[in-house]
Amino acid sequence: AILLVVFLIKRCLSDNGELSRESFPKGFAFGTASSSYQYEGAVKEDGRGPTVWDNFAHSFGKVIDFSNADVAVDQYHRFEEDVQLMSDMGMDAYRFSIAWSRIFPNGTGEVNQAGIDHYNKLINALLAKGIEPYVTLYHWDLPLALHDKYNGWLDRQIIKDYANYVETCFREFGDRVKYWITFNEPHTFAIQGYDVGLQAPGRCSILLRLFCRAGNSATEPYVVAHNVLIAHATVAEIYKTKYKATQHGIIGIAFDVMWFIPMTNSREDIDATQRAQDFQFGWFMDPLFFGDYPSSMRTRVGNRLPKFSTAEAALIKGSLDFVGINHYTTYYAKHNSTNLINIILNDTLADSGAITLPFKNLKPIGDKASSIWLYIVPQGFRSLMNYIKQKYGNPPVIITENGMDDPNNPFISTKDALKDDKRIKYHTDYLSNLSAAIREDGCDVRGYFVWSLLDNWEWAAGYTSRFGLYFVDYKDNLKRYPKNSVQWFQNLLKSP
Ligand code: PSG
Repeated sequence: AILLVVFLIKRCLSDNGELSRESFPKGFAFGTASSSYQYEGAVKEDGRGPTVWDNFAHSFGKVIDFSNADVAVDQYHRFEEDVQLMSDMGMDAYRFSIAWSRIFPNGTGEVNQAGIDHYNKLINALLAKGIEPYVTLYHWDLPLALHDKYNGWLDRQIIKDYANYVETCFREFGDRVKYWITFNEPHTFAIQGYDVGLQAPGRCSILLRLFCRAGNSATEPYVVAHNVLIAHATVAEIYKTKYKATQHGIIGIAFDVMWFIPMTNSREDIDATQRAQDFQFGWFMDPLFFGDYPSSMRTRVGNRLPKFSTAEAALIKGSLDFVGINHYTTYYAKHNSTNLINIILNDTLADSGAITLPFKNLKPIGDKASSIWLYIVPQGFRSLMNYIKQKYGNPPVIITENGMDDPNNPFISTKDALKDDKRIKYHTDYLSNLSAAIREDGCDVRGYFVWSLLDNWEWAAGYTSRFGLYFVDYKDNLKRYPKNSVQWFQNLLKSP
């Protein structure tokens, strides 16, 4: 009997819920994801210029635990150790971002060679361990100089400066980097930075302008998104015409995409669900696949929605090799029948005429992670993959982020913090749905990146949230410890 119990416990520990590499197509890439500002620290080293996020994090009251990312998890100095951690897990790939202000401290002008040197070292360390670099070119850390000079993404000048920075990256790193992601989550930074003001640069006009010093929530998010789309297409064109033939890489862009379910079966709620998806994902995908914004946006936003010239529309349409999807959660959507939101917000949410919520009749849509917005709904993942397949003609998709966080609980021991069974269940259930979407539904998904390799600095939530497969001990020199999920991934990824 004792032997049987031991056997069952061992099985449980190594059980990957039937999942293995065989559950995914040949060549499917598994990796972890990160971003420069959340990981690197060393914000004043080797000539790095300040960014809008340094400014924002150091403004009083913007980050809930009053922290900043001056040190973060110090990956700038510890990248070799961190690459070893990825290798220990059997990961195939690492998604990280380049900090624009390390390459151009003022956003433009002279290249900072120390910045180039740093990313060369990181890329070479990855390749030496057989780990494929997937490089995000912009993960929100805009050089402050460009914000001060012309309001950053609000001005078309940024397209030229962004293209100059990105082309420098193609030239310096493109002999070894084969996967490029032009932007991380333009929807998030347009909304959080320019509609509700909860992230850098903290602009908004909602709630009687009580919370932001400047901004216009009814226009600026649309202008930002417009400039991002043209900037994306501009560098995709540069890559295609000048680099692709010799470097043989591919280029995509990563979107934050929730799945939405109608709150009721009413026509109104079903239509609202589609509008919620249009204002989140279609906003970017429709221009990229069809050459213009969704008609629901044209109708509802009217002349506040910028227009593409014929040449711009042609440049944008088809300007990507893959779609990056950051997926975490699913919400209900319902028609907004009140006028209150429109009056007090007068923003993109009001424009959409849809309200999205993680509750129905006070009952949550799923189990909650630590972040207030993150509810666990694994089937939504499969539905989303099928939506992309049907609506956009089954383009190649890479899951550039998926994961969940635990709270940073100062009262539990490190040993207990490593027991992340909830995370193991999250990945088991989300990966099972992804595998079904690929094998049973025929969705073309090429890779999967866990957010995140390590616990790290979670923007306005500071250090209160732990998304890592590895625990970081903030009280003891940022030491890394594997959570149980590390062993789970090791087991999943070991060669069959
Ligand atoms: C993504 C999706 C949602 C909220 C926040 C993000 N959502 O569905 O409500 S941000 C995204 C980001 C990365 C973050 C990570 C976890 O790219 O930097 O650390 O997800 O919030």
